[in-house]
Amino acid sequence: QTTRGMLYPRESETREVRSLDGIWNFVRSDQKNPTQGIRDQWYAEDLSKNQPIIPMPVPASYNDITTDDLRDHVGTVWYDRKFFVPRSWAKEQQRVWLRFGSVHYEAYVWVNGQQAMKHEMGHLPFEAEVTHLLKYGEENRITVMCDNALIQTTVPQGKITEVPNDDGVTIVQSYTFDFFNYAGIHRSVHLYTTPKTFIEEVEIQTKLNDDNSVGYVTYSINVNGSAANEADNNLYARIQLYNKQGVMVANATSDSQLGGTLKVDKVKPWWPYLMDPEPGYLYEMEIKLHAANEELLDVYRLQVGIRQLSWNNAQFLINGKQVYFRGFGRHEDSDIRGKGLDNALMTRDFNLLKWIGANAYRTSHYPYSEESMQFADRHGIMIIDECPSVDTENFSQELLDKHKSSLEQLVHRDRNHASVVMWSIANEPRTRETNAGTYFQFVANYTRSLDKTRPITAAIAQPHTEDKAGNSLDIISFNRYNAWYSNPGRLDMVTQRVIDEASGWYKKYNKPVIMAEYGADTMDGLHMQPAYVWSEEFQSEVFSRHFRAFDVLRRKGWFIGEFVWNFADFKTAQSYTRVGGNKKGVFTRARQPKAAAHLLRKRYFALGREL
Ligand code: BDP
Repeated sequence: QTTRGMLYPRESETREVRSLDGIWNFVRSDQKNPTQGIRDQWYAEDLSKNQPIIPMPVPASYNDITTDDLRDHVGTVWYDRKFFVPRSWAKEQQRVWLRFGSVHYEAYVWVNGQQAMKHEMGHLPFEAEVTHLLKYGEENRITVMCDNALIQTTVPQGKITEVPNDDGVTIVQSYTFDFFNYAGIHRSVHLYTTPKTFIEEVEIQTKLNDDNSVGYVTYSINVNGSAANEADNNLYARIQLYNKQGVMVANATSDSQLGGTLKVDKVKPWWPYLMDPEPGYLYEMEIKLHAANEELLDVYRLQVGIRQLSWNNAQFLINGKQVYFRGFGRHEDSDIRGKGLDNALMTRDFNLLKWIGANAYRTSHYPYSEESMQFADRHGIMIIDECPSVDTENFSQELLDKHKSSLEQLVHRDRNHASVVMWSIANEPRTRETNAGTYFQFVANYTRSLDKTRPITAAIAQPHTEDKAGNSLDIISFNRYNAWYSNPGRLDMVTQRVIDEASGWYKKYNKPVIMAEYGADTMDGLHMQPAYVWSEEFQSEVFSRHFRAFDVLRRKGWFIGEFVWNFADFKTAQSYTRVGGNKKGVFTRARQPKAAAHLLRKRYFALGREL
C-alpha cells in the first residue's frame, strides 16, 4: 500500500488550517494489560469519565513530563481532547482532514468514538478524511491510543521481555540503538479543509542548463475528488512561479495530465550555505486548479529551490560544482519535551549550524520534522535524509516490507525539498550477516525506483572487509570511534587508522566515501591536560587528529565529507557508559558550545571559504 496525499497543511484561498496542539488529557494503561483500553472501549467516552487524567502537552514526548515512572512505561497510553468545528465547515463542497505530523510508534485514532485511522512507524506523518465523522457547529472529541513497544519486526527493532522484579514480574523494553525511545504525539496535529475536488499530490523535479543560467521545474499534479473522476471533465492547472521579491518569473498552463515544465530564465539556483552569498534561494510555486469552465477549484503553494544533483564514482556535485560535506549527525532531542517539535529549539539549532559554518547534517536516525526540512531548504543546509532503520538485524520478509514502507513514506514526504540531497537507508545495519547483501539490494533498488534524482547511502560500522551492503549503495558512509570505542584514550591511534579505513572502503567499492560519525563523549566543564577521556581537551584533540586524516583524504579526490557525532548531547537508555545520556555533543543539551565547537568552527569556515 502506498502513501497518498499528505501535502503539508497550508492555508490558501480555498483551504483553512486549524491547530489541535495544546494540553490534552492523558492516561496510561496497565503495562500487564495493554489491550484493556480497547476491550473497555476507552474511545467511546471522555477518558476523564473513568479515571484520573494527567495533563499532557501536544506536541511532546510524554516520558519526561511527569515526576513518576511514566518515563519507562512500556505499551499503550491514551490521549483525548475536545474541539469545536465551525458550522461554516459543513459545506457540501468541502472535505475536512485530520493530520498528525508524527506519533511514536503506533497510533490508533478515533473521532467521536469512531475509528478514523491507524498508523505504524514514528517520525512520519499520517492523515485521514474525517468529514463524515465530525459534528459541525458542535463539540467533538478526538482520542488517540499510542503504543511505544518495539519488537523484531518494527522499524527500529527492539525486544520485549517479561522479567521478575520486586513486585513479581515486569515488562522490559530493550533495544540496541543509542537514543532514548521517546514516545507520544511528537509533532503537531492539524485539522484542515480542502475543496471536494482538490490538489492531492504535487511532485517536482528541477534541473539547470550547463552554465546555470536557465532553470527547469518539472511538475506533476494529482487531483482527487468528484470532478477528477468524471472522465469528460477537463481539469487544468495554472502554475505561476514567484521570486523572493514577489515578481512572477515563469508561468504555464498544465497539459491534460496536469503536468508540465516551467522554464526560468536568469534563474537563481539553490546553493548550499557558503557556496553563494544568498544560499537556500527559494521560489514560490502557486498552483491553481481549474475546472473546464474555468471555475477555480483549489489553490496550493509550495517553496521550490532550483538545483541539480549529480554524482559519479568519486564526487558529488550540485549545479555542476563539487561539494564537500561538513556537518553533523544529530538528534531531535531536548530536555523535558524529548522528541516533541519545538520551534524555539529548531530555530536555535539552525542559528548554531550557521554560526559553526556547517553545510549539512544527517537526520540520524529517523526522519526529522517537516518544519525543520523547510528550514533547511531556506538556509541552504544539505540533508542526508535517513529512514528509521537503526542497527538492522535478523533480516526477515516482514522486516523488509516495513523497511521499504518507511522509505516509501519518507521519499513521498520529502521528495520536493531542495535540501534533501541523499537518502540514507539505514544506520549501522549488521551488514556482515548472511542475507544482508540481498536484503539491502532490495531496499536500495526499491528506494531508487521511488527517486532516481538522489544518491543512496547507509552509515556502516562493520568492517569493510566483511560488509555485504556497499555494492547496492551510491555513496559509502562509515562510522568509527577511534580513540573512543577503538583504543580508548589513544590519540596516537587516530589519524592513520582513519586514512586506512576510508581508503579500504574506496578500494573495495570504488565509490565516494564519507566519514559519517566520529567523536568522543565530553563532560562540559571537565578539563584535563594532557587530554584524558571525557575532558574538553580530549574532544578537541580527537577532532584535530581526525582533521589531519581528512586533509590527507581530501587530496585523494574521492573523500567527500566529514560529519561529527554529535551536534548536541542527547538522552539515551540508562547504562553505565552514559552520564545523563550521550555526551558526544559539540553543544550541550541546552545548546551552548563546548571548547571543541570553537575549533570546529574555524575548520568549517576555512573549508567553506576555500570551496
Ligand atoms: C554509533 C551510533 C550512534 C551512537 C554512537 C555512540 O550510530 O547512534 O550514539 O555510536 O555510541 O555507533 O556515541
